[in-house]
Amino acid sequence: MTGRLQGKIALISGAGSGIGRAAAQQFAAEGAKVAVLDLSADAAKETADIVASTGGTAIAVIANVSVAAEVNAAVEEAVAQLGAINVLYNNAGVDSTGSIDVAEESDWDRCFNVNAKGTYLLSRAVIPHMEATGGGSIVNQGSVAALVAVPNFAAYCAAKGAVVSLTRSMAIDCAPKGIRVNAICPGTVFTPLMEPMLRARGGGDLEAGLAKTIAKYPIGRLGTTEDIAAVALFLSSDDSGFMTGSIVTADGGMTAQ
Ligand code: 1HS
Repeated sequence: MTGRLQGKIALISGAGSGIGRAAAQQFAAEGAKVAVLDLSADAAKETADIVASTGGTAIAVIANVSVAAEVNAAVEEAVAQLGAINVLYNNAGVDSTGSIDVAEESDWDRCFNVNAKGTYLLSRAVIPHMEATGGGSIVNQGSVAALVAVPNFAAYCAAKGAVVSLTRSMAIDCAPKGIRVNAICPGTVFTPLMEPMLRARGGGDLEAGLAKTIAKYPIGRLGTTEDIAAVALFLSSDDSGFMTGSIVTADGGMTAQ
């Protein structure tokens, strides 16, 4: 199926790598013009170039999603260059280190500032543009860590739990505006973001950490960036037209156990 996002203007945060980059590619392949937002200018431009190399339209915009002024400027830049945004994928996120009794305050603050506050700031900036053009779709990146306990990952679990609750709140508040809001709760995808957690889980041995983690997934593998991007595409498209406030696990059966 093609053209599921034909004519749409999409902004994807954290799109300089990983799931966000895969989503930029899939959204563009389905007809969207994509604003690739990332903290790294080089990474954002690399994603935009990859999209362009396959005939898609993408621009790079730079912001730290936890800084309101940067978020507002990036959204206005995207709107000026591409038009009113009607698809938003709040993908940007960071991990955390440790259980509650050893977590550093700075790590806790960073995790909440990016994962939860970043979702708030970007959504707040985009919603007026969606409302002005009749509505849109917002996809928030949750996690299985919002739904089940993950050892030594306290701030991340709490922040992603906040994203899941925020999604339901946004869905109710935005429904009259014609804006749907849903969340994906991915299982582990082997991206640079996850390497520290996986290595720590293996006592410093990444392969051991990967083996321990894969054992938690009935499907027998970790997710891929493409697996999660495909769910974001579905939730961004009219194919999910009756879904808002939904919390969608994409976790290889991990939370079904
Ligand atoms: C990173 C993603 O949101 C999943 S959190 C870690 C889940 S697991 O590795 O303990 O299965």
